[in-house]
Amino acid sequence: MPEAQTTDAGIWTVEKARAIHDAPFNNLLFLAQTVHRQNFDPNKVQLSRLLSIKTGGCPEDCGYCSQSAHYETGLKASKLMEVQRVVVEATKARETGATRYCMGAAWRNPKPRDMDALVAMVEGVKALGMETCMTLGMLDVEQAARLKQAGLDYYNHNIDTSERYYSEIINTRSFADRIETLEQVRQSGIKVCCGGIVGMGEDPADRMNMLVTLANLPEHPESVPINMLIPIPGTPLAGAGPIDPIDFVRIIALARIMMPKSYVRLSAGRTAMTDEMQALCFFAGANSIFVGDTLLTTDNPGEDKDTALFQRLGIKPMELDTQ
Ligand code: SAM
Ligand code: DTB
Ligand code: SF4
Repeated sequence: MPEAQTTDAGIWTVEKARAIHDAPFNNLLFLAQTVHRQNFDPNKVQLSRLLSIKTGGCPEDCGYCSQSAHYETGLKASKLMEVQRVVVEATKARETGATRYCMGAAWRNPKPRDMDALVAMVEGVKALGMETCMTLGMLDVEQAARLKQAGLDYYNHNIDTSERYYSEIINTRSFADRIETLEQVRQSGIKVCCGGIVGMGEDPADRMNMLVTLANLPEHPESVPINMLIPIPGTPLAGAGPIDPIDFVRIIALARIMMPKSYVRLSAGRTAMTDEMQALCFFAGANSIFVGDTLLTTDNPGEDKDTALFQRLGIKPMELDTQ
């Protein structure tokens, strides 16, 4: 019977990943929890809050996204939000315990005319004593440097799936484009938040290959969001069937084992998860969530539900200086 064992080799292969992923579930979870305890307090979870600072009308054709202009999703597009409103929203998020504020824009890339407002948003949120994160599409080296200088702590830019499956989901950009922006972000000194989506019709091998790509980056992303697809009516993935919760937990555990010091974020899709599934994800090494009743354009469990869940599990929100 295969045992789940870590490997100390620097380079991950899909074979090594598979040996861990396919182990008996209890062995996989035991190993993931062991690795988790070696690196983190197992009863603390980091809280981030999202805000869509520019919604809809996106020129990219990501097959899962409510905000792509390529699909009729019924979403109303909006312009870039006023800086002051962003700071007001961030202040509210801080009051509910969020330590990181993540601002997302539905762009292929920011335009030169947007940069001053983005810089002011980072400065304004940073002044509240929160960590800052942005996700704005592709960045060039100058844009990354300006955002870093403004105080941007994290940049989110997901590879979303395996290199092989990428073109089944997105055609307006390539997997290599994604890797290039990640390099610019890393070189600028901004921390990297990079993960993907599970449940888009990919094979288990695609999920493993996605994690192999992340774990073989020159440095592991500090933050690895694992999203469970939220099917959006009007998109090509509207009819994607639900993923087996056990398969999902296996990916969380594998991410924890392959990237032992990274925060693994249980991201989109929690409204469709039971408390028991989320508890298994935390046991498997997930230690970050998005809080608040919305993500970017879709629903999230909200404060009351998460407070009750944390109470049931004896989990405490992570404070900033312990992160
Ligand atoms: N436009 C920017 C970009 O693509 O990098 C940022 C925003 S985008 C909405 C951020 C990430 O959210 C995507 O890369 C994807 O992983 C996740 N996401 C978007 N729609 C989703 C959905 N319907 N279900 C699950 N995850 C989703
Ligand atoms: C990430 O990996 N998940 C977040 C964040 N990074 C930007 C976004 C989830 C979006 C879910 C769909 C929506 O609300 O539109
Ligand atoms: Fe645009 Fe990002 Fe949505 Fe893709 S995921 S369509 S880039 S907002």
